[in-house]
Amino acid sequence: MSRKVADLLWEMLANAGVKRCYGIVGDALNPVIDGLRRNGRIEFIHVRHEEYGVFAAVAEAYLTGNPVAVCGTAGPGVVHLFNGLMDARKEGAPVIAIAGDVETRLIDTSSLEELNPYKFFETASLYTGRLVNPEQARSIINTAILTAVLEKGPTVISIPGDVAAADAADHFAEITIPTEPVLRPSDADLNRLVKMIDEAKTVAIFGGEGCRDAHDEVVQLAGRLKAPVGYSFRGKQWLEHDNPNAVGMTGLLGYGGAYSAIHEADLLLLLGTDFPFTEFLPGARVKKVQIDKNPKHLGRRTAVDLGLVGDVKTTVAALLKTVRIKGDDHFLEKHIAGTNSFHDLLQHYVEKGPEIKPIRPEFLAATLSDLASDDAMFFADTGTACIWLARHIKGGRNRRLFGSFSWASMANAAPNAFGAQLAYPGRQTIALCGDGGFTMLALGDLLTQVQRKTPVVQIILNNESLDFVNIEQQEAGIIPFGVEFKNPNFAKVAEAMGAKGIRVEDPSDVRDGLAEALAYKNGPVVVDAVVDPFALALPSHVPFHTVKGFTLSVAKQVWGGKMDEVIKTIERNVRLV
Ligand SMILES: Cc1ncc(C[n+]2csc(CCOP(=O)(O)OP(=O)(O)O)c2C)c(N)n1
Repeated sequence: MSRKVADLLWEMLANAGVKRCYGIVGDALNPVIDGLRRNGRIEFIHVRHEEYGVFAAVAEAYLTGNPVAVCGTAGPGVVHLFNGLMDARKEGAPVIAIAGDVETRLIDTSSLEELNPYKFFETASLYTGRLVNPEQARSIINTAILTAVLEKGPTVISIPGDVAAADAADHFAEITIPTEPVLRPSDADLNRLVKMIDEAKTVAIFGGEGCRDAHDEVVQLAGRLKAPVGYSFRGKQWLEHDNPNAVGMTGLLGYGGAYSAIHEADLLLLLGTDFPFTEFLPGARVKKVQIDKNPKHLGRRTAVDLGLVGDVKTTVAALLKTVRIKGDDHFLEKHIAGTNSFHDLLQHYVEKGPEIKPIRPEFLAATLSDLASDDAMFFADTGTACIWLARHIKGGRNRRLFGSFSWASMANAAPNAFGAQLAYPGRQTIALCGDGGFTMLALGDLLTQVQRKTPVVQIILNNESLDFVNIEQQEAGIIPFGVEFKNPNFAKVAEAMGAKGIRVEDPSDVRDGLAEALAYKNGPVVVDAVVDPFALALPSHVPFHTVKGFTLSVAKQVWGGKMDEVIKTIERNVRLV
C-alpha cells in the first residue's frame, strides 16, 4: 500500500519521541487517525473531553520534556483544544495539536464545522501549519515538531481529511531533535554582574521555572553570598528542597521571609523568573539583575539595572568561579528567622487540625505531604488548592508540583495527574481538586481513568463554593456573589462510576482516608474531603488595598444581613486575621 500523508505524520511524530496522542476521533479526523492505527507506535488515549486530553498532554510534556500529541476534529472538537493549548503555551509544554480540517474543496465556503485555523489558533500556537497539499507535509510536520520542542510550547497541524488520505509526496520521516543548547552572557556582561554583586552589602535571590536544572548552582551561589533564596510557585519545586537559604514564596500565595528578604536586600538577582505580580517585587530602592534564557522576560515585570540573556545553570556556574565570598550572614539569618516564625504560624491549623471540624485544608494538605512518597507528583487545581499545596507540601529532589500556574485555568489538576500517571506508571500522582474544578471537567473523564485502571488519587476540597473567588471578591471589597453551589456525595458518585470513593468528614479520619487512597493501586480514587469553606489564607505580606477590601466587604456583608458568615470567617481564622 502506498504511504499516505497521515502515515508520514505519525511516523515523524513517533520518531520525534511522541508516545501518546490524547483526543476524540470523528469526521475530518478519521483518515488522520486511521494512519495512527496503522502506525502502531503511538498510543491513542481516548478521552471524553478534548480539553481534558490537552491538560493531560501538558503535564506529560512538561514533566518529560518530550513532545506529546493531542487531536480534535474540525470545528467544535478543535475549539475544545484551545484552553489547554493556552495552558501549554504559558506553562512551556511541547504539545502538538493535530486539528481536523474540512476537505480542501470546502475551504472558505463556511461549510459545516469549518473554522479558520490561522485565526483561531493565533493566540495559543507558536506555529500553525495548514496542510492543504501533500507536497507541504514533511516541511510542516518538521517545523511543528521542532518549534514545539525547542521553543517549548504548542504548535498546530491543521489537516483536511482528503489530504491526510492522499499519497505522501516525500517519504523521508527521520527527524533530529537537538538537546538544549548552552546559553550564557558575554564575558563583559558577566564582569559587570560580578562587580555589582561584589559591591552589594546584601544580596537576595528570587528564582522561577528557569532554575529547573540549576538547583545545585543556585544553592552554592546563595551559600557564597549569604543570600536568602525566595521563589515563585513555578520555582518552588526546583529551589526549596535541600536549600539552607530557602525563605519561601512571595505573592498572593506567599509564605516565609521571601517578601521582606527581596525588599530589604541591596541587590536582587532574579533568576529564570517571569513572576507576574509586580506589586510583590521591590521598587527602585533595590538594585535588580535579571538573568533569563528568554529575552522577552527581561525587565517586563519590573525595571532592572542589568538584564542578561543566559540559562541560569550555565550563567550561575560561570559566576561561581569569580564572585567573592561574603562573610557577614546577619541579613540571611534575619530572614531565615522570619521564615521560621511564619512557619510556626502556618503550623497552627496543622497542629490544631485533628480537633477542628469542618476539616481545615491546611491540616489535610500537611497530612498528605507527610504520607506521600518521596517521588510523588502533586497537581493543584487553580483555586485554593494552590494555596494549600504551595504552603504545606514539602518539596524534595524527586517530588513534583505542577498546575496551571501561569495560565490559571480551573480544572487542570485531575487531567494533569492522569497524563503524569501515563508517563510515569506506578509513581504516586495526586490531584488536589476544587469541587468547582472537578465538576467542570474531571467528572466525565473519571470514566477514562476507570476504564484504563489508572491509579490517580483525586482529592476534592468539598467546600461547596468557588472559594478562591469568594476570597478574591472579599479582598476587592465586594460582597461574595455567584460562588456557592451544592454538591453530591462525591465518594458515592465515584463508586457508581467504578472508581474507589472515600468520604472524609471528620478530622480524625483524614490520615487513614488519605493513607487508604495512596495505597490503592487498582485504579482511580476519589477522596471527597468536606473542608471548611471559611478557611482564609492571607499572604505573608498583605497589600494595603487587600486589607481595605476585606474591611469593606465585611462591612457590606454585615449591613447586608450576613453577620453569621462574617462571624464564622473571623472565628475560624483567629490566628491569621
Ligand atoms: C476556566 C476558568 N473559569 C473561571 C476561572 C476563575 N476562577 C479562578 S479560581 C475559581 C474558583 C475555583 O473554585 P473551586 O474549583 O471550587 O476551588 P476552590 O477555590 O473552592 O478551592 C474561579 C471561578 C478560571 N480561573 N478558570
